[in-house]
Amino acid sequence: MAQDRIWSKEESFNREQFQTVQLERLKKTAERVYNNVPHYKKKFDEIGVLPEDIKSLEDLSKLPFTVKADFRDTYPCGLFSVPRKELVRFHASSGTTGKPTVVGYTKHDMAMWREMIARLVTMAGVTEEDTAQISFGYGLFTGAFGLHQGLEEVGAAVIPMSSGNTKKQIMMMQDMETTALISTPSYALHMAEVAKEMGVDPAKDLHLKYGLFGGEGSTEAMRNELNEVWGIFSTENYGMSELIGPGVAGECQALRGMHINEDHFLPEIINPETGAVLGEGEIGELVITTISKEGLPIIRYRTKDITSLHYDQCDCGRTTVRMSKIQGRSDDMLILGGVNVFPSQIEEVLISTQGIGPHYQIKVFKKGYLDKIEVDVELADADFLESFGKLESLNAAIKSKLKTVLGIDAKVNLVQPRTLERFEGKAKRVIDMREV
Ligand code: DLL
Repeated sequence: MAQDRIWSKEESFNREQFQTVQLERLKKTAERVYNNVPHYKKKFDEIGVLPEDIKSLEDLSKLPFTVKADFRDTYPCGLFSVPRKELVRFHASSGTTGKPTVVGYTKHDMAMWREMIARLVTMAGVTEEDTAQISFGYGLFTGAFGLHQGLEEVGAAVIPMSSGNTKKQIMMMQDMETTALISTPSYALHMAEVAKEMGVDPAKDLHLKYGLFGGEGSTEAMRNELNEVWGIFSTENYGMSELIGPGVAGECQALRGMHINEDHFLPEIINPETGAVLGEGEIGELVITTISKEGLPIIRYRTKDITSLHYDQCDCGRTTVRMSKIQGRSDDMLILGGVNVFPSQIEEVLISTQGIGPHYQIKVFKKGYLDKIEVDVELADADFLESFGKLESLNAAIKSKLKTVLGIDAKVNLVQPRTLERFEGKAKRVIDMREV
């Protein structure tokens, strides 16, 4: 399907125009972080590189990588490059330990974010004629607020439903004649099931035309199922909190990969083992440098997401580079219904609980369309087995800690001492039985 509307002129720049803005902005960003963020000054100095060493886009590879641990080491705001008074918004996502990764935005960053989202919702087909129901959780997660402001920018009417309360979601869709659904793909599949249980045929009894899905991976089979069950045309979009939130990239209606807003987010693909930069079409880890952000500019962020880049012309008229569907991650982060969780965080919760040993196993699977997690935990002390009451309260304590600290609803199974598998090499603590 050909796309008729393109939000920003930059989306159809020629390669030379892109390279000119990218280089200019990259230089500015390198200067900004070197002069304002002690963490970056130290990193640049350690490898003997200065902002003025950036003379061409190829020089990007001279700059150091940024990784999630840099956020932990400078928690909460050590990577910010502006005084606190210039910040107007904070969000946060899961860190690798108990502390979240905090991100911040200036007024300029908020305007840029709105534009990035306006681009991707326009690509997906949404206009001021649409009513968009946002079924991402509002709060520290960037998904809901991010999509919200960009949808308003294009003039769509936003229903800020948040996630959960699924029957009410369906009722609102029906009563408000929602035309665009914004959520994770797994939640959209679940909502369709609930609608059917309520006697509502999502494809016939509702008014949905578009689904804009993101925040987690999905397969083409899931897309087909979503399109069929809801009677929609769905696109996916990609982003991450550390970079901005949603708004890094999105699919147009030609469905030939996600267009990266490369005048703001400079992409590279690297070999995750060696760090070497790979060429067009080669599969590796996506690395992004934000080149227009003020509050939290990030140099060469290792996203851990595995994909490839494609520069050939797209049918939609946009010339921005496209990234293929995320094929997986190069670390062990789990995404459970859009909530990011590291096994190390689960381990921390377990280890800090009296009465249980260091052996556990995490099982992730699908129940219907929802991600489910079960944690088998070995008791340290067999005495617990003699009191059902004690076992019950230990189980409840672990469950509630996992909920309050990590926001996940896990089923906890306490098992007898010395029953879980032991490993001689690397322990395989996570069994992920989902497709994606
Ligand atoms: O998930 C931002 C977002 C919200 C994007 C809503 C799109 C829609 P985080 O919570 O920081 O931010 O999680 C970022 O989620 O590194 C990917 O592993 C995964 N992810 C996000 N979008 C996709 C996608 C938001 N379309 C992490 N396909 C990223 C596969 C995705 N994985």
